[in-house]
Amino acid sequence: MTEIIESIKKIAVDINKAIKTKDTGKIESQNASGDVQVKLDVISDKIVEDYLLEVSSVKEIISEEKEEPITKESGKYFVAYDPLDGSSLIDVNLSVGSIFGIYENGYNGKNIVASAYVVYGPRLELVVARDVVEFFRFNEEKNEFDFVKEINLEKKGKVLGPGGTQKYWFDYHKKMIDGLFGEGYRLRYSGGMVPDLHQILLKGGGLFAYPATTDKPKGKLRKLFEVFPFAYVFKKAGGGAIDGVNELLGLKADYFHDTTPCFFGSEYEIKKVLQAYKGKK
Ligand code: AHM
Ligand code: MG
Repeated sequence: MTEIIESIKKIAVDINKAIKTKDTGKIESQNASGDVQVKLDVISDKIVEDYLLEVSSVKEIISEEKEEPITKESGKYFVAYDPLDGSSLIDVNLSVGSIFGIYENGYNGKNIVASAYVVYGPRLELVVARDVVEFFRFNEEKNEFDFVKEINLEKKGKVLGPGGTQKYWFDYHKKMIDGLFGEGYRLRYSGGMVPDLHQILLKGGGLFAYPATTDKPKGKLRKLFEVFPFAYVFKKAGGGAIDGVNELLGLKADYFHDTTPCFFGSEYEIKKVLQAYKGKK
């Protein structure tokens, strides 16, 4: 496992460099979920692939940018990753990220044993969730990641990131979001899952929602590459991660690019979601 985390640190530095120096344009292809790819998605995917396949404990890798996994002869960990989450934000110079889920015996929610994400923002940061959630920041002078602190959520936060097109929200979802704004929650939504969730984790709590909508009944965010890894982070940080009713980490993935509605937050806000969604799903 340490080997994988060390490899993720190198990946973070290389992708950070690529973001700063390579062409930010789009290419004429789509990934398995039908999203338009930018050149940096493909470059980042290759950087991750090259590093992870060198790690002896890695058995298999699958990425948001790949149709099928790459499997090795030996190793025990299955790594699912989104090499460049929020890549449509690159050309407007907002923060983006990489997300890694580390699984044993296949890719279901209950099989995840660690996760990590990288934030490419004004600073390069890394969060690793194993028994606890550790926050690191890259130190340019030392050329290494410094440990900053452990992340633990408060019982209740102040910020709210409500995803999905509002026109397509269900009434009970809108009512819940309006209720939280009515309680004084402040809107924080950049359209990048990594910085939006990183903000909630570092500000001590809040709620990020990417619900089922009438146009996307299974939500948008992908279980293996985005949802399970962040669910693991939030659970280890003392928060909650549900699909409205069920624990996200109790879910199975029916196929590699399967999606689910998802809610990540601190205890208070997750209770609010459960109340609003009771009997609705
Ligand atoms: P991507 O992996 O193709 O970049 O898409 C994932 C992103 C998440 O970062 C973000 O939370 C979500 O899509 C934003 O979706 P929307 O534009 O519908 O708000
Ligand atoms: Mg993504």
